[in-house]
Amino acid sequence: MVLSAAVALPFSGAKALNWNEVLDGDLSDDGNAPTFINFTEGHNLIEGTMGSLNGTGPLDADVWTFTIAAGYYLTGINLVSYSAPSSGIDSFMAIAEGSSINTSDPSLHLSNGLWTEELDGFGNTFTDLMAILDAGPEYGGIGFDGPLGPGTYTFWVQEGSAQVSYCIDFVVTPVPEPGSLMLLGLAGALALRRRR
Ligand SMILES: [Ca+2]
Ligand SMILES: [Ca+2]
Repeated sequence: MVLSAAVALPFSGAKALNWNEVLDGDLSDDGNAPTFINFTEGHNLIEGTMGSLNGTGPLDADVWTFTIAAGYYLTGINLVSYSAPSSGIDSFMAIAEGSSINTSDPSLHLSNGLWTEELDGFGNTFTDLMAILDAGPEYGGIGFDGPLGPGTYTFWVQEGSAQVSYCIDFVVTPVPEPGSLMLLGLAGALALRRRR
């Protein structure tokens, strides 16, 4: 059930999970000491559970940090699986620059907001978390526009009442080199000329 999420991803070339709490352990609860996850070009998948079991016991926050290398952008943050005991549950997320996140002062966040499960046209879980963060912050914060450039970021997910499982895909895309864009433009111009 947990591992099947990777198989059900709505794109080809699905790769192994970058972090799977079942195998790799619970992601850090501490905004000052997040779990470091290595991100590479393409899809970076994090799968875990958060919140509280049956509404009792300590709340499980999950906090991780990652680096976008020079020459790359973080172009997408997509929810690709989500299971809550009942519908209509909203979970919380926040992103901050640097290798920690302040879990008591949202004004220091790059952005934050609530999210829940939405479906794509084929019945698969798909919520565009990047768009929600881009439109935010909902609880005060710095705000940002468009893809996130090279640097270190920290991501925090939290569910207040129920225990939910999630899988989030972070999409890392190389920045096209100016030279290759020029070549593409030149090839396009030549193709146009030939067609005339
Ligand atoms: Ca967890
Ligand atoms: Ca945790």
